[in-house]
Amino acid sequence: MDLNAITKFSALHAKPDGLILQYGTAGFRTKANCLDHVMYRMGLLAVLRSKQTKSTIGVMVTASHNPEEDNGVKLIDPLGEMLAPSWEEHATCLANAEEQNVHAVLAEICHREAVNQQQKAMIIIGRDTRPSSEKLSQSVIDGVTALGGQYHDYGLVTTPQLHYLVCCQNTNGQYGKATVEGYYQKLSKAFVDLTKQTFSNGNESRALKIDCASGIGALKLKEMEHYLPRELSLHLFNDGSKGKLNHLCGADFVKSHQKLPLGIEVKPNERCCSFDGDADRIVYYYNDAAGHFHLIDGDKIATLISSFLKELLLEVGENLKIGVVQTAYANGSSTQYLEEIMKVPVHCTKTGVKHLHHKAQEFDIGVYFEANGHGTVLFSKTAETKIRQLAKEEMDEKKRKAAMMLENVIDLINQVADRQVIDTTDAERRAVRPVGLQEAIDDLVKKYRSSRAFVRPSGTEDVVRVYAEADSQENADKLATEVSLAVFQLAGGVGERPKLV
Ligand code: G16
Repeated sequence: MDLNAITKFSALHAKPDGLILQYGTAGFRTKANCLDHVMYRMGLLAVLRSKQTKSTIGVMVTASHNPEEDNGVKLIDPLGEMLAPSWEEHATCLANAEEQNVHAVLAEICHREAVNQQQKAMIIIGRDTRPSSEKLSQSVIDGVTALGGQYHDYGLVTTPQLHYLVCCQNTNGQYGKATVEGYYQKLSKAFVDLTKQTFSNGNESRALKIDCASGIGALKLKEMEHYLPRELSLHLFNDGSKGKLNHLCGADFVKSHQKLPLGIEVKPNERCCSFDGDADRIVYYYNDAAGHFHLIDGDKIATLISSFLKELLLEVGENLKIGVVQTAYANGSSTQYLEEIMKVPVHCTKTGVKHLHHKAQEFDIGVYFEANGHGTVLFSKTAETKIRQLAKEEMDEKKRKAAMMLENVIDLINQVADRQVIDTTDAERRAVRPVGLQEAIDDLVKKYRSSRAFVRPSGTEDVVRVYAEADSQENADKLATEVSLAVFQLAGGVGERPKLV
């Protein structure tokens, strides 16, 4: 380790005194002006992870759904997955080390993880469109350089694109070509083939209005449009030419406010969707003829995808095990429908793609979605091999078509994997601290029919999240406010006291 280089660069990226941050739900997230040292140190850490795994590691600079003033960083492991949990701990330690301890923390990580210092390191970097992202990704590069790693800066890319690029690099192109163009080619081909196989008469509506949250999704969709059929008429809104990132628009806004984003014009029954700031979430919606808003969130997407896959599997006659993974935010009726009507096993994990991804790997086909629109489908290696084999075999035409559709689904899906006073258990569905809070929530829930509620500290924003569902919108709103008040009283709330409606 070149201690001089580390010290020289460290001085340029000094840690503000007393600042403590944690590698949260999706990496580090906070105000952009507090993150310079974290970026530099994550550049250092990425080099160590790359040396240890003898693979390319990704670093994405983004704060996704958070406001424009925030930023964040997450590391991407060799197969395009989220960073391994033990390395999240190293990340937190390194980010919080005082200047004079940085060397010691690096040495400790090398020791504990048996990092071979002689090994070469390769890091690939991407960023979203936030004004702060370019400078912060330069700080990552400084960290990589200080430890003698090589890097390729892909500049502006979506989070799913960077996950794809990491996976391609580490499978020697087997997963796809390690370029942004390769991403468009692979996904658009699978999409075009699958839609040809699915739509029988060609008259189905192909128009889609897209709210790009004033983020990177707009730029990348404009590039990808050239690879998609012209009949698929895409109409982009909030494309970043004006308006602030995620402000009154984007997937998170639409999901949490259950209404149209600002800046989109919608006629009855027109299909619409929203991305978030780094384009790794999607929710669909439409207004009916009476002007009522209908949301197709992650819960519904998971249900539709599972039904579609189940039908295809029935057609090919393969007994592959499908499972669905959700979080506590999943609407109770979606879980009930999946389990009771579709007879698909459903599992609940903590919030965070990394937790759902891990659980989904236990199935031949694991469908996972968070209600907020993050998700994908994982095919086990065995399932993938079987499907690709069936698609090639001479057999019943209907069966082969179903196998080919499944094969296209595989290619289309990019499988790449102080609020702290509140402590939770049971996949974040019950609060164990502060004392009395869970009992208070239980009593409130009893007042309403078909109701459920829980609270948890966010891992991306400095807030406590409150979830409530009940038999009507009005009751769900009332329950949410009552639970918020309980949190305010029992967990030492700050700011404006929640008002009962
Ligand atoms: C991130 C995570 C998601 C999580 C969301 C909210 O999303 O990737 O898995 O659902 O944060 O997390 P929390 O409730 O802990 O703040 P994104 O789109 O911001 O990267």
